[in-house]
Amino acid sequence: MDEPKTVVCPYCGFGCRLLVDPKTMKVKPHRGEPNRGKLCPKGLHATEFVLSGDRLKRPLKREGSRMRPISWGRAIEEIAGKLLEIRELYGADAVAFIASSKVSNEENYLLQKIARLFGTNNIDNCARLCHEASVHALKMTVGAGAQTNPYEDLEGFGAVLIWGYNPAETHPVVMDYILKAKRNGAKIIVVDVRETRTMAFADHKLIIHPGTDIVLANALMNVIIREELYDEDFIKTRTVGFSEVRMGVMKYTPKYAEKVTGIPAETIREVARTFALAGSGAIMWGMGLTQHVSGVENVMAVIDLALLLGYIGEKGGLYPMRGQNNVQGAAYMGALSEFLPGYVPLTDERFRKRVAKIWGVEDLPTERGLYLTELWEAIESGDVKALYIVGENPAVGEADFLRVRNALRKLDLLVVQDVFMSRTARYAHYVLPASAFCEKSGSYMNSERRIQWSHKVCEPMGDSKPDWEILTMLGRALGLPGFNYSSVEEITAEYFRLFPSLEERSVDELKAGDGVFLPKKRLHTWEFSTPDGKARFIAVEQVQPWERPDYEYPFILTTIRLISHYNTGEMTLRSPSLVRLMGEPKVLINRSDAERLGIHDGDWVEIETRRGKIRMRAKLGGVPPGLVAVPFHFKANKITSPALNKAGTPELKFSAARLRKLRSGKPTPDTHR
Ligand SMILES: Nc1nc2c(c(=O)[nH]1)N[C@H]1C(S)=C(S)[C@@H](COP(=O)(O)OP(=O)(O)OC[C@H]3O[C@@H](n4cnc5c(=O)[nH]c(N)nc54)[C@H](O)[C@@H]3O)O[C@H]1N2
Ligand SMILES: Nc1nc2c(c(=O)[nH]1)N[C@H]1C(S)=C(S)[C@@H](COP(=O)(O)OP(=O)(O)OC[C@H]3O[C@@H](n4cnc5c(=O)[nH]c(N)nc54)[C@H](O)[C@@H]3O)O[C@H]1N2
Ligand code: SF4
Ligand SMILES: [Mo]
Repeated sequence: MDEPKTVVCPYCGFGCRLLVDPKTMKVKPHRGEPNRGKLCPKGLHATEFVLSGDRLKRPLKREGSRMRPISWGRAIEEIAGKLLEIRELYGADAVAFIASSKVSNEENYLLQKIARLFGTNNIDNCARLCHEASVHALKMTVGAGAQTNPYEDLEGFGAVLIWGYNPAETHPVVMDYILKAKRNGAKIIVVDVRETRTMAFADHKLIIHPGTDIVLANALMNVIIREELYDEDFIKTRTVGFSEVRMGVMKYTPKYAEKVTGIPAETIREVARTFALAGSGAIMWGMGLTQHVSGVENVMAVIDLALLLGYIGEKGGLYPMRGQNNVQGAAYMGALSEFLPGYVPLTDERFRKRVAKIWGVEDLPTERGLYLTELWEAIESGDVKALYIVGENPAVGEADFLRVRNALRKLDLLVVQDVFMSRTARYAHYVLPASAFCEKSGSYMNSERRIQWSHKVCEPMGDSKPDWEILTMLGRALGLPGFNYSSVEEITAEYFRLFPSLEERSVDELKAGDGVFLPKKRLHTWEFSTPDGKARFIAVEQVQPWERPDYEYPFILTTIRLISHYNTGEMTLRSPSLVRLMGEPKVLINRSDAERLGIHDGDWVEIETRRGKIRMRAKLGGVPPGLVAVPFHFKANKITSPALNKAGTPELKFSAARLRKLRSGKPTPDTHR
């Protein structure tokens, strides 16, 4: 029991494994794949928040304005009773569940099983705020909504194109792979709206006007087609729809693109040639592409570029780099309102009936459920009465969060299952204390689709329970069939049965090595996952942002991440070593804009959009004129745009804003606590 245990890092989706000493709770890096002896500071100090005095230790129930302790038995019984009552009165779709990218595959699997057996597809997770646009675009073009190749392949490609993604801050360990590629001769190209840390390693730095990525992608394709640098053989044998794209990009000349994107025509030509002549290449992307109303189209445009060069399969890979440590797993386990496990559509009758049979029922609901981002309106209008949230903090993480907080106040029943009294938990009628990642066992899936086992290191804090145990109690109290799990491995074995490539595998096999890939290590090597095995080019046109800068709100506001902060801060802010490393988040303002407004470095400024105002200190430089960038952690979402794209992701990267210098200041009072 005292041997160090391997545990999956509770932060980012790169999926490092930590070696934790149960006596001291000190962390060392796992030597094997995928992190190869490396960790970033968050991983190194990951056990600190677990030991925080702020941890929730007992179930709580709201009585008036106070939260009072309640026993587990009573809490679960009362919650189940209210859920059943609401279903009786208003139907199953009056209840919604939010799953968590922070909890294991088994736990996400159970929550979506509860939702569907209860009778609703109102089950979603933070993938909606993140890479769901990538999933939709990938499904339509190559047939499978996930990263195509393992990280290790990056090292062998001739070029790495990093688009709207800043791994030097957000996935620090993947930089090791990218830098190895560079040492092996790969050209590194970075496209962002500002000079990022990742650009320090780039051969080509493209600073693009926000929201104009489709124009750049189409112009790169325009050059590649005009100069006949594309892979004709690949296009002929493995794709359909090329002529549509060839026509579509004709008008996107480098000259035209220069006007729209701000990137010189000559640079566009040079980068198109570099990327095409590299012979093989990866495209890695992040929130700079997905968090726009054009999110789905943005991703389609970069997929078209990869298809044009045959950079999928053997000669390249698509890397939509997943954000949270188990966001890929949550999605694969079916915690999405439009998909069954494995991203299978709800309308796939054969698969749906098979799942139903394994769960001991006839059939499952087939209507798409509400997206996480659609819930707030549905609560406002009275369609949704009860919300059960596991490990998600929408009162801070959602766009235009004042609207979210108002909705949370309106619910007849709000249950929050978390390790802390999060900002969202403050609105709850019941708060259930969950055990933290290293207090329980289970499997997690990283961005490269590697499922890894995380071992239990220490006993749960106080009276907290692992999420799977809480959900097992809930399922049983709701009278759902099959909720008699006595170990987490029983749930692992159950979800293995849903996936043909896992059916033959044992849980012990998963525990022993460096994990298993689902469905396999590389996708699309010989054929695509579409019905005819061919990839589809889909021509896309520029889509305008929902809100444009104007006379009243002349700036573009974008939101970004910093290496030392993590999402809504609930975990990192309770980790003393990380707090010491943290700088104060500041708004980045261009020097000439600042001069015009009389703003100096460190001054307090007010940033205002049509949703409201926030205050922050200014940091001059790092962004082009007309753009301001605010770290999203804690308060940015008081003012962000709630406009949704086709996949339900808000336009978190583009709002119209104005700036005002303040004489003196205090931070906006409503931070995370
Ligand atoms: N330290 C740290 N690491 C994290 C997280 C964290 O909070 N902190 N969160 C995790 C999660 S959940 C996620 S999803 C990932 C996200 O990882 P990233 O996608 O790397 O994160 P962001 O900083 O949100 O956005 C990436 C970049 O998009 C750029 N951008 C904004 N608008 C545009 C645009 O219109 N076009 C282009 N081309 N670029 C644009 C921004 O300037 C920014 O540099 O990080 C994960 N890792
Ligand atoms: N403006 C702006 N807003 C954004 C973004 C942006 O770029 N800009 N990015 C969006 C993206 S990509 C994401 S992913 C979201 C993130 O938004 P959230 O997912 O809401 O953010 P987190 O801070 O990761 O919240 C995780 C919660 O899980 C809890 N938790 C941790 N471990 C456990 C556990 O084992 N069990 C349980 N039950 N709970 C646990 C934590 O205490 C915390 O409350 O934010 C989105 N919001
Ligand atoms: S890179 Fe990501 S997974 Fe690795 S230690 Fe850092 S936060 Fe954890
Ligand atoms: Mo994310």
